Amino acid sequence: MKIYHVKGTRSIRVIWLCHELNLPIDIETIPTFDAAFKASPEWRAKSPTGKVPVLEDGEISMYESGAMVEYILQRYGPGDLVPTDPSDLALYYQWCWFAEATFARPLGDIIHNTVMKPPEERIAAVVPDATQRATLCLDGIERCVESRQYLLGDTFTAADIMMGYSMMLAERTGVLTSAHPNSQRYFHLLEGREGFKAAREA
Ligand SMILES: N[C@@H](CCC(=O)N[C@@H](CS)C(=O)NCC(=O)O)C(=O)O
Repeated sequence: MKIYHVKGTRSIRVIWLCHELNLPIDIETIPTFDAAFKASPEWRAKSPTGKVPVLEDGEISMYESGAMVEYILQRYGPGDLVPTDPSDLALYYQWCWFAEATFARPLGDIIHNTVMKPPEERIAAVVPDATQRATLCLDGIERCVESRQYLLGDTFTAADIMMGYSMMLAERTGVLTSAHPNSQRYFHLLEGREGFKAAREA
């Protein structure tokens, strides 16, 4: 398998998962991930929106990080990273989707309107609105990890890998603060895992 990677981006999820599963992965770091690269026909052929990550495995080529995580788990895993109990599985799917579809979305809006877009294209009003939406997500996570170490209990699962990257964005944007102490503790627990450290440094 090969992952097209940019430091600090969602490819972290895939590299971290491979580390947890002891799976080899070839990391191809994109040297200059700028507007010209994203718009190039060669990259758009792999990733129609120009984004990272992209995963290639033989004939397979994918461009959605959560789908990559599920593909790798089903094809090469799942180790003990996916619960088997149907009720736990329901929550496992909830948290995997919540991490990307619900939580990462307002966090992305903040990043786009504070860092990524050229200053003249930023819409200042988006930031407080997105912060409020992301804070509601964090309130849900806060309640979940109040009496448990990880999202599904005291056992680490791939849902924590999905959420770990979103929590990293929450910290980076200043949404994760001491107002959510359980979530901070949860994030620090994730940060201590060797796979997360390796993926962040890759
Ligand atoms: N839902 C997609 C989101 C991909 C995404 O937003 N990637 C970011 C990096 S983490 C990116 O390439 N941003 C560059 C841009 O939007 O121009 C996934 O999970 O793969």
